[in-house]
Amino acid sequence: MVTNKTFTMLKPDSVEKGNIGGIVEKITASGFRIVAMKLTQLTKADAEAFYAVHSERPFYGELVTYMTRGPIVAAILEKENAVEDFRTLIGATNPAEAVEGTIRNMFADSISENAVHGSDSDENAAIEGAFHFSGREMF
Ligand code: IDP
Ligand code: MG
Repeated sequence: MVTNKTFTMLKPDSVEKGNIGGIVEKITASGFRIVAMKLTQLTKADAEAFYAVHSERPFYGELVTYMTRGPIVAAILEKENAVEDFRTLIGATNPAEAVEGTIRNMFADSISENAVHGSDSDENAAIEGAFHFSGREMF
């Protein structure tokens, strides 16, 4: 089922560099409506669970350290074809390969510190959104 919602995190590097405003502007200018949004911080257990699919990868420890080192902005976004369109808007995982004008092209420094997360399926968007937000925090 296509739900027209996706989940994003502006990762710790984006918050540290003062890029919350610039990235949110890019997201809303691209036609996404903000359904839910907050500043929060992942615990080690949160990050390990969130990225469990990568637990065997060599960068897993570094990824968990990075994602827990400071606050993030978590948000649920709505748009027709949200998951796919948001992945297009953020660009490739490696910012060196991200198309001009994409969020990772504009705001990310490296394949590990790549500014934003975007859900990869409707199913994961629902799981990830529900992890961070209760029903009364979604509008
Ligand atoms: P995605 O965020 O574009 O979906 P994934 O392959 O799901 O990319 O990887 C999750 C996160 O793990 C990336 O966003 C990035 O922060 C980190 N990552 C992915 N590949 C590498 C790598 O080769 N080296 C270091 N970090 C990586
Ligand atoms: Mg992914």
